[in-house]
Amino acid sequence: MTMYNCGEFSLKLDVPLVMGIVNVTPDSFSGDGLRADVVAAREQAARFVEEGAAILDVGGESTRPGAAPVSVEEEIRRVVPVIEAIRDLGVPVSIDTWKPQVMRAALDAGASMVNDINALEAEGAMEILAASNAAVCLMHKQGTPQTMQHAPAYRDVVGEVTEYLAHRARAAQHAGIDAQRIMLDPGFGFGKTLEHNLTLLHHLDRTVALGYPVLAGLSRKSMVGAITGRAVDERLPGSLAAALFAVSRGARIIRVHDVAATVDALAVWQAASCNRTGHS
Ligand code: HH2
Repeated sequence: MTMYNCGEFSLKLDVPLVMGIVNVTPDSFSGDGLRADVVAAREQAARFVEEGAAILDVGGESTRPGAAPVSVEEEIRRVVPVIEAIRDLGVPVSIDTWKPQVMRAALDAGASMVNDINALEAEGAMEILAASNAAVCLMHKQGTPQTMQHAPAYRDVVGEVTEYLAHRARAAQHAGIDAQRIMLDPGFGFGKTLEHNLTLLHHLDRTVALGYPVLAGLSRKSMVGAITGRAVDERLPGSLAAALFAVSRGARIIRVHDVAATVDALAVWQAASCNRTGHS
């Protein structure tokens, strides 16, 4: 059975798990940002854990296309008090950042995972992770959040994304990060057209075949909006369908804004997949 080690925690990945998003931002695309309100963040995080979230992912900088960058100081000011307020909820806390200084502050505050849209490419990031016992999610993106949706282009999107993730995972292991602390993510919506996203989702098994647990972040994303024609606050049914498709292709962690609904959907999918009745 695959285990995923995040600091003191060891997560069993025999069933797909849910990562609940705690955005302490004023400008997240999904409209769920909590503006660094520690009490509201704690309430939301506690509710997510009650609803079945296995990981809490705290973010202090929006990465939506065109988002304004946030300084290191401001990002730390947003996320550290929230991590301190939720670290005792019994599940690993992940910090969603690409900045080494924020990673360091978050790990010191009690985070046990780093979710990096930049796959530890920033100078010093790899060393911080290697010197810790925290887990990491290495994500693919093309370009930066400011420019990534201008004209994303690939010769072979699945091949390029898979090759990049394999390369970053090898670099991480070479730096001393154990394979059981590494998770990969093709980065839906990060420098990808609708067609790129759908091709990656359809072939997610290629990322899974690299041998590391795979995270899929599809919740409320514009690809769901493009397919359904729904506004961001009406994308739950589409997001659930995308989550179920991702787990059917081997994803093990689903990053979402709507924890309870996703946990239920995955429970039904899992029960049917196991066919506990024994009938074929
Ligand atoms: N998506 C977002 C942010 N971080 N991390 C990973 N590993 N995978 C993703 O798909 C991913 C991510 C964007 O979603 P959200 O955090 O809700 O929005 P914003 O960046 O606007 O706060």
